[in-house]
Parts: sequence; C-alpha cells; structure tokens
Amino acid sequence: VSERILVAPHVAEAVAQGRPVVALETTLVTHGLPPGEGVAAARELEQEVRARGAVPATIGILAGQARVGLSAEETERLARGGARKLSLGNLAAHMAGGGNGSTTVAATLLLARLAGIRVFATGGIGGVHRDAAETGDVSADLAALARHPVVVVCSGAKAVLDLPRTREALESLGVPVLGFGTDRFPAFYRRDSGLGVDARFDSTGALATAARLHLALGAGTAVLVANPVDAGHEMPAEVYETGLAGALAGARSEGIRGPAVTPFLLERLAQLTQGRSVFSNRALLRDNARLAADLAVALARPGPG
Ligand code: PSU
Ligand code: MN
Repeated sequence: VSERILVAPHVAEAVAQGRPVVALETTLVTHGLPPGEGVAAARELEQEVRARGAVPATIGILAGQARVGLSAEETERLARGGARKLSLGNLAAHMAGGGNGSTTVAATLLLARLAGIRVFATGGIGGVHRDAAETGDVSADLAALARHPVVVVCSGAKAVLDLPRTREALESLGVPVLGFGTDRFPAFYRRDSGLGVDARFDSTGALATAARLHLALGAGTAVLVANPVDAGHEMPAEVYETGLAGALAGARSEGIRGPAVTPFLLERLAQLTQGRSVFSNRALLRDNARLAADLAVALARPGPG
C-alpha cells in the first residue's frame, strides 16, 4: 500500500513531530464549486490554515497515487478536468487504473487517518438523500465518519439532503455532533436546520478538550464539529427555498442518480441563486479551515483529558 500513498515530506514531518496538521478535501475543488473557484478556494483554505499556525494537507489522487499534501500545481492539475469523484467504493479501483481523482469527505477521512492526521476541514458532509426511501442513496461519508477517529469541521449538511434522517444517522452511528457557538445543527447555507447538536461549546479550548476526550476514549468514530456560516454570509431564506426546490425538481426530472446527484444539485443551486450559494460556500469553507487549524493547534498541545 505504501508506494500507493505519498505523504508529502513536510506533512509527514509535521505529523511525526506532533505539530498541528489539517486535512482538506478536493471534491469541493473539482465538483463542488464552479470551475476556477475550486482552485482559488483550495489555495485560500491552505493559506488560512497556515496563517493559524497549522500545516495544510490537501488530499487527492494523481496518476493512481494518493497524495496527502498536494502542491498548488498538483491541485490545479486535478482541477483542470478529468478527475473522478472518489469515495470509499470506487477509490481502490480507480487508483489501480492509474487515474486522477478528487476525494470526497469519506475518502479524505480514510487517507487522513492513514497519514496520522487528526483534524479535517470541509464545507458540508454528505448524508441521507431526500428520496433515499426510493433510491437508497445514502452518502458513504456517514460510514466513513463511523469508522475514522478524526475531528471533522463542517457547517452541517446541505438541505438538499434529508437533514432529520442525516442527523439521526449520525446519532445511530455514534458520531458526536458538537456545535461551535451554537446549539443548532446548521444547514450549510443557513445557520439552523431546526435540529439540535449533542453539545454546545463556545471556546476552541473547551471544544478541543471534548474532541480530545472522544478520541482518547477509543469510541472509534469521528467527531463532527458543526460551525454555522456567519450571519453576514447566510443565504436569504427565500432565495434558499426557491433555489432548493428548483434544484431538487431538476434532479428528479432529469433522472440524476448516484455520485452525480450531489454535484448536480450544487451546480443547479449556484445557477438558481445567481451565485449566492457559492458566496455562502466560500465563506463557510474559510471559517471552517480557521476553526480546524485552531483545533489542530489546541490538540497538538499537551492538554487535559
Ligand atoms: N458538500 C459541499 N460541497 C461538496 C460536497 C459536499 O458543500 O462538494 C462533496 C463532499 O466531498 C462530500 C460529497 O463528501 O460531496 C458527498 O457526495 P455523495 O453525496 O455523492 O456521497
Ligand atoms: Mn450518493
């Protein structure tokens, strides 16, 4: 396996020395944001992580090799096109075929863990889709969160999903959902899905202590940190409702299925909201990278628990 996974030397060294490292995914770069914005976002997230004193490790697959700590040029190469969206089910086969691919939350979690990285920042996790009863479409992100003890900072899950069922699934899988400055489970573009979190924390120190304890207990599951989009970047409720309804109707009428569903809904939502969804998405990604870096720094210090 080892020659198939290349951890960049500066990342490997930081991990070995117990310095703070933050993993970043690449599906948002290749499939989650409009062309051009993805690469800009990746660069910005890395800068935010560095500015807070942690080492960014952007993860993706190049020519069949998993790279933990892509260079800017390598991320651009991925974004230029042809990168397949890779989750747990198609990762190994695609690597064996020698192709390029971007990693979803699920695949990023797996590779981050293999590299010994304890903190990961993303936008929103995948979950139970609204028509899951009919299609069975449930993101492998949930299975991966159940399996890898990594702290994942996100802004909840998008309302394109069935949020109550997604929240219940996290509960069933034993993944703690910890709110940062909130007691509500966020809905990505919106601060409140109407659902709750397991516990609320108002300081990074207190949040890091709880996360550290969860990892130390050996429950084996991830910790999901729910960091709501700031009020200034929240999508107006009306724009959101209309865009969402349009995107869901589009997916249904065009018969979109499988891995294409999430990228389709995101792209359609960006069109229908005149880019408002991208405005919120970029802002919350930035905030999540910052919080993840702060948590990685706190976890790297010897602490209580
Ligand atoms: N949420 C976003 N943008 C994204 C994704 C989620 O705001 O690009 C990506 C993540 O990489 C997530 C994946 O892991 O979509 C989930 O896809 P699926 O539902 O097919 O498992
Ligand atoms: Mn799916």
